[in-house]
Amino acid sequence: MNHLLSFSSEVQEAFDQKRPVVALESTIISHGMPYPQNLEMAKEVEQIIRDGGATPATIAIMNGKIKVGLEEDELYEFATAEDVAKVSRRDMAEILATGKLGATTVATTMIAAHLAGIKVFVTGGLGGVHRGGEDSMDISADLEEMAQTPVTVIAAGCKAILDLPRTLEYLETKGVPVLGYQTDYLPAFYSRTSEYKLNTRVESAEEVAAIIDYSDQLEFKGGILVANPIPADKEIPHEKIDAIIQQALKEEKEQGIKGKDSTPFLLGRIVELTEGDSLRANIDLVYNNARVGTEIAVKYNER
Ligand code: PSU
Ligand code: MN
Repeated sequence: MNHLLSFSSEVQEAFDQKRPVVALESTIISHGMPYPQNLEMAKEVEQIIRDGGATPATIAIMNGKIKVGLEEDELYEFATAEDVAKVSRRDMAEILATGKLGATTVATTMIAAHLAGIKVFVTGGLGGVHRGGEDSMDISADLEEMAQTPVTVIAAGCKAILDLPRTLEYLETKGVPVLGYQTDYLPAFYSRTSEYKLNTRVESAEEVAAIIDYSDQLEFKGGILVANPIPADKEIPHEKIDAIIQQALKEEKEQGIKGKDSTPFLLGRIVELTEGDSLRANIDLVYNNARVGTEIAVKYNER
C-alpha cells in the first residue's frame, strides 16, 4: 500500500475481510453544500452504504496524509472548517506537502481510491465542460481523470450548470463509457433527464459489475461513469431550474468568478435562488447514487 494512505479502522477491517468498499468525496461536504446539511448528508450517505452491505470510505487530505475513511469528528471538521482547500489533481501534492486540510474532488477521490484499491465511488455530479468552455477552456480535471484512472463513478449525470453535449463528446473522445442506469438519456442532475441520448443503457448492478470486470481484463486505464437519474418524486423540473441556472450564470459572469470557484459559487447561488429546494434534490440524488453504487460494489466483489 502507498505510504501516503491512512485508513480508518472500519475501512482497514473491510479490506482485511475482503468486503466491498465504496469511496466518497469530501469537496461535496466542504464546498458543495452548506452546514449543517452537509454533515447530515455525509453521515447518512455512509449509513446507506453500510445498510447495503458495503463499507464507506470518505476520502480527504489531512496532515500530509490521504485519509481513507473519516471518523465522525473529522467529518465535522470538513463540514465546518473555513480553511479547507478544494483539491483537484493540480493541487494534491502541494496540499500534502504543506499539511493543510484538503477536500478531494471527483478527480482526486479517484486518484486516492485507485491507490487504495477501491473500484467504486459514489458522488452527486461529475465536473465537466463549463458553458462557454469553448472560449474559457474551463473543463473540469474530473474528465481527464475519468480518462486515466480505473474507478467507476456513480453520479446523477452532470450538473445542468455545465455544457452537457460537449461533456459527453469529451468523454467519448477519451473512451470513457457512460452507462445510463435504467435510462436512455443523460440525467441532468436536478432533473431526471436531458435530451442527450446515451450509447449504453444498463438495467442492473450485475451488468455494471460485469462491464467493470471486462474493463479490468482489458487493462484499460480509464474509468466508467454510471449515470443514475434522481428519483422521479425528488426532481426539479427543467423549466423551473433552467431559469435559475441562467440567473446564477449571469451573476457569475458579472462578478468575474472563474476557475475552481465557479462550481461552488453556482451551487451556492442555486441553493439560495431555489430557497433550498436544489439542496434537498442534491442530497436525495446522492442517497440514490449511494444505493446503486453499493449494489454495484457488492456485485463486483462477488465476481
Ligand atoms: N457536483 C456537485 N457537488 C459538488 C461537485 C460537483 O453536485 O460539490 C464538486 C465535485 O467535487 C467535483 C467538483 O469534482 O465539484 C468539480 O469542480 P471543477 O469544475 O472546479 O473541477
Ligand atoms: Mn474548472
